[in-house]
Amino acid sequence: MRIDIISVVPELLESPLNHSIMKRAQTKGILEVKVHHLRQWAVNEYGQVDDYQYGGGAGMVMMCEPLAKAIEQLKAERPYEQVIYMTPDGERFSQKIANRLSLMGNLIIICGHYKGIDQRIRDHFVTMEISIGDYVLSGGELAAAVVVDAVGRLLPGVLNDETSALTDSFQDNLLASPVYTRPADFRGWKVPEILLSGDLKKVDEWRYEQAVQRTEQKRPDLLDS
Ligand code: 6GU
Repeated sequence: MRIDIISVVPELLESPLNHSIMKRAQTKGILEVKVHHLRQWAVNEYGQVDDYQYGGGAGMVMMCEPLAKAIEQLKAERPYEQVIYMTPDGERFSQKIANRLSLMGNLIIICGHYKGIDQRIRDHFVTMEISIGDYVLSGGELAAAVVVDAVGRLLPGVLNDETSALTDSFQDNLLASPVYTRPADFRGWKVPEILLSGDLKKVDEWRYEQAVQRTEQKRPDLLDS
């Protein structure tokens, strides 16, 4: 899978995408992420990519031309399934959307800044708008990193058995069950006996019950859907 990200602060994407599992995914050649600085398509020698908004009001708007040129240049190189715009007024990101995106070959992600991007780019180039939750970030980069991480770890071969995506919270509408490691007794706080029993069937049943219980307590809304 190839993901091209267009940003005015590419530095914000460096660290999250180049460590741990995302680094492994790229080293293995399963995921390719390229971050493009929007300034290379600026409208003048000052590197301008934003301007005042028509109608007045505080806050700059990201201009049409740099974004249109960036998207068109990328599209000339390979076909893209989606042009995604990261914005707080987009569709709420979820495991379901991550699963769907993980099946695609090439994606473009546009990170918004300031007041956002000119509506005409949304109307004529963007095919999908994603928000990562009901709060406002100062830019789309951290949100884009969230999406790339959630999608990247689902690609076949990225995770090993130990970190399999199959037992994740949300993958089956249940939160994950509690986990424990050595020692079996820490300050008198004991690991549930059943986990030490060696009876794998019993362990599975216990984990499932715990997951259901946890979900009922913390996220009953997940059980309704
Ligand atoms: Cl995608 N962008 C920004 N700027 N803020 C957000 C967001 C995205 N999702 C939630 N808040």
